[in-house]
Amino acid sequence: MKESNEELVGLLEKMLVIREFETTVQKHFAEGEIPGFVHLYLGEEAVGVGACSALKEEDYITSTHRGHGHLLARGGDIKKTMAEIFGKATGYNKGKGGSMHIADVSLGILGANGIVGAGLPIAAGSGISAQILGKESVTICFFGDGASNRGTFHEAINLASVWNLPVVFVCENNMYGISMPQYRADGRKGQNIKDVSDRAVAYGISGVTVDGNDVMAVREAVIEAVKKARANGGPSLVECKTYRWRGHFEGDPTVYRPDEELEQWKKKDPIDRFVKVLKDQEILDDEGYKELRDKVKGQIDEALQFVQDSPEPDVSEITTDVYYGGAE
Ligand SMILES: Cc1ncc(C[n+]2csc(CCOP(=O)(O)OP(=O)(O)O)c2C)c(N)n1
Ligand SMILES: [Mg+2]
Repeated sequence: MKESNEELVGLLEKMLVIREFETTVQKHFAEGEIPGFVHLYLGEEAVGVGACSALKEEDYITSTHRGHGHLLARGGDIKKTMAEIFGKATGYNKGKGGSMHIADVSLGILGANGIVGAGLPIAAGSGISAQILGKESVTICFFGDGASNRGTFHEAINLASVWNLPVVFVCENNMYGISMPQYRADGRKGQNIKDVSDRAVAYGISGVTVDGNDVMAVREAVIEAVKKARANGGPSLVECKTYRWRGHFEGDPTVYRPDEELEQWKKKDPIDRFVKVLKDQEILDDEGYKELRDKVKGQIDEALQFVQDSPEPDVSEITTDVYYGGAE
């Protein structure tokens, strides 16, 4: 597929939005302005952006506890996402859900999720719904390497395969589940296989591993998988190898991993790499890149201003939207 220059710059812009957004959340969390817990997506931007770029409007995604990048990649509103994380009444969940409960069904975002591996059965359910309703929508399910050790991974992929569901399972293998390495030749590890995609064979679906810090590699693999799913060819597993730059959560001292490992991965920064590609192809120059960064910075500043101008939820609202009120 030959993308237009605008599309390519659009991919970079989305990655920059996530980078700036997460850097801002990091700063304000450290200053004690954000309630609850945040897990940042810094360093993993190419996965969400590359994968979501393969989707159409009628498609769906499921997300994880590390969900800001997925939401923004899928076109989630920057202001409402930021406001939710800050616990403001103008946020996606009126400030009562926080970082791990953001959803926007109008955009096909079926929700972030604090339960590791919970997105997999939800994605299978979304696939069944498309099948029953005769819709052409495809669901991308984002999940981590750690989640691929949960029963939900095996159950959902097995069912998706048996029922030929239009789901693309995108594993973000960022090398760790909290402090547990996904794989190491020696020492503690969560799995005795290097590639999570090896597991696809057990369910009779295709599985590939791609460089998750290469936005075009992710995009191409997911486009293929989406095409197959839309043509009634069933589910696929796409493993994206990447690395989270921050600790598991903000405040994690990361004593379980060597500093050199992070430095090595920073050299593979998905944004720097894609900027180089665009510059080499003369699609972007220094000035254009600066303009893009200024534009993104402006959007994040506006979102912060929106947060500042927004009220906290009123105490009288404490139980509204929390319990199901019954069908109308
Ligand atoms: C069912 C369940 N078990 C355990 C946890 C605690 N927990 C939160 S994140 C996490 C690790 C997830 O690792 P991975 O799936 O690789 O995602 P990553 O954080 O690396 O993006 C664990 C065990 C949880 N939230 N839910
Ligand atoms: Mg992980």
